[in-house]
Amino acid sequence: MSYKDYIREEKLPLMWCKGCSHGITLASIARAMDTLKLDPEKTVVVTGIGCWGKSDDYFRTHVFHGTHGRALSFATGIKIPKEELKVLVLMGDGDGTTIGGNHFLHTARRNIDMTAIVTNNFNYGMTGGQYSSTSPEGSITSTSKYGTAEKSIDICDLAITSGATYVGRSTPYHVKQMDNLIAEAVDHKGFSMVEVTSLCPTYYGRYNYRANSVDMMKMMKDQGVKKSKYDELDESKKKECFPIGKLHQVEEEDFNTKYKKVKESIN
Ligand SMILES: Cc1ncc(C[n+]2csc(CCOP(=O)(O)OP(=O)(O)O)c2C)c(N)n1
Repeated sequence: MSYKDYIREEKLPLMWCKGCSHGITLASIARAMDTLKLDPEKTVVVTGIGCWGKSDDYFRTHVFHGTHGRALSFATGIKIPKEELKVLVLMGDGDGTTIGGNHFLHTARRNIDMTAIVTNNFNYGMTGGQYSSTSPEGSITSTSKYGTAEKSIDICDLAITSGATYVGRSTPYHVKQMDNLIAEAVDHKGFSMVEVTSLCPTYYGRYNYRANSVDMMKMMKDQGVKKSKYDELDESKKKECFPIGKLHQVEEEDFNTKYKKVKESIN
């Protein structure tokens, strides 16, 4: 098998705007599936709503397209009774941590054995670029013409403090790293989350940097700094960039294992 066998090529071309990086992430997930030789019959891709929520159209695995913000709840319902399935949940920042924030923290806290891949384009792409919980404070969006007045969420920090047992972040520029992180996250037993910062030149880039996708890609290259290097930076320098790579991994029993023990203790 090759990574292309996990993609429904008959569905191409991709539906996303010119310069959007969702296609790069899609291919990275397919390569990770191929690296792990996942059985498409035992793999489920679950999505919510949004531009990235449309990604389930392109996978030759089982897919489930749920409602906005609820992808992790549907995925939980799929994984708990059918432990043998590999479940990947693909969500945008709006889907995953804004409208879906509550589901995100409870799935992490329960350490349910699945992988969330959250593409963070810092806005609601599909509905016209409204601000989301990850839009940096002061950023310009279609619903914050003079700058957002809210503090933003760091998706990786949220995942770690909520109890996720594997957390990583990459960018569309660091493709090899993205491939490796996604493969490692999918292979990890427990709740794993990979954030992929993504390019949305059509909305976020246009309003904030007057930038095209090439400029945005250069920004990803400069601002994504390997965690070991990032940790050594002065606080003022840290504000200009963000750590990438594996940020957190611990081994802990996942929900299904713990729940089985509870059931056994009753009998
Ligand atoms: C309950 C509910 N609220 C709002 C919407 C409208 N809506 C559809 S997509 C979307 C934004 C998606 O943004 P994000 O998850 O960040 O993904 P992106 O489109 O940026 O990839 C919104 C608000 C909806 N479909 N359902």
